[in-house]
Amino acid sequence: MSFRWYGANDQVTLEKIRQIPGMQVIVTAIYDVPVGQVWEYERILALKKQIEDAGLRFEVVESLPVHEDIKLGLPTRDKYIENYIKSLHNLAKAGIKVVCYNFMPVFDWTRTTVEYPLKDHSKTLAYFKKDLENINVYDDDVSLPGWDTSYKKEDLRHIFEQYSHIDEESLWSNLAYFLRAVVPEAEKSGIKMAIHPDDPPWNIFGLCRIITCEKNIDRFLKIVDSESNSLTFCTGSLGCTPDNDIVSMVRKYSAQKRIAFVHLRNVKFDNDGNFYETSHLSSDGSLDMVAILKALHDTGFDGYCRPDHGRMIWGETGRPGYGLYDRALGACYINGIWETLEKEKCSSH
Ligand code: DNO
Repeated sequence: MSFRWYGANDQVTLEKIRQIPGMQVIVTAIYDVPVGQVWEYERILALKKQIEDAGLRFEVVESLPVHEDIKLGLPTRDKYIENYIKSLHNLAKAGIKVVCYNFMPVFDWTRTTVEYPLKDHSKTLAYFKKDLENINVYDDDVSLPGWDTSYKKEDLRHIFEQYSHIDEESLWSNLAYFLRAVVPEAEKSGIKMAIHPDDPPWNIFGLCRIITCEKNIDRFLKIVDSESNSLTFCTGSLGCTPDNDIVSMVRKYSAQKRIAFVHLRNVKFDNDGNFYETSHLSSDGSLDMVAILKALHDTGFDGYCRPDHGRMIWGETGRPGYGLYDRALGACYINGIWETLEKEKCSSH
């Protein structure tokens, strides 16, 4: 069981995280190194020491971001891939086991509001199709939670221009180029690369997204057939559409030993491309958490998981999706289900 921590400036401190029952591992990153630069060993070690001093372990990185030039397939990509590999080696030397990353062009996870009020007056992240259609990405004031806010208006124009030449097949081929260079190095150093699915799993603002569904994930896993080319299986990202059968996908990829890391959260979707995030409880959302955990349990899953986004409850404010309370409740709920599954297994033997 792990928990995402945003570093020394996170109001959710390591001391608080440690008090969540069953919490063992911290998932974090070095946030002040520009994308594409090498993460130095000493910096990683200092972070590890800080986490260990708080009584937790540092074994999962989220994220080691992929430079846009790699996704775009520009000639400069080789230099960035070289740096990526150097970072991986440094991380492995410091004992990191899993590296989460994504291959979404320009924007990471996208929502249209971070303050959607639920009936119980908690606030949550939501995506409404018609609101997205009304967003002008070139507008200076637009900044959504998962986005790298360092893009200036002009940079964005330029990057959209560059992506106008990238269709799905070229994105696949740029991803394959990256994987073929990086995965063998990860494998040698004992790291599992774990791609995060696209969130939401469809194209946005005309930018292609490819890690979206079972067919595409099958294709992804075949590019390099190695456990070091694995998934961060994010139930909420893949599960925000009725098109993906989450339980059967979890069962399949976990049986294949291709899930290194699981993000567990629940969402409520409709059939028109809209969704909002709910508490982790199965009955609050569209996903069956017990069935998902059972699929992992039945297939001998022994990787890392973390409660993903939480709502803002009990008056908490802070980083959307990443407050303490609702994520802590999620961890307890997940632990409860897991304990039940373990005990059922023992009693049936
Ligand atoms: C959202 C996160 C993502 C994830 C990246 C991985 O809450 O799960 O931002 O960290 O996509 O690179």
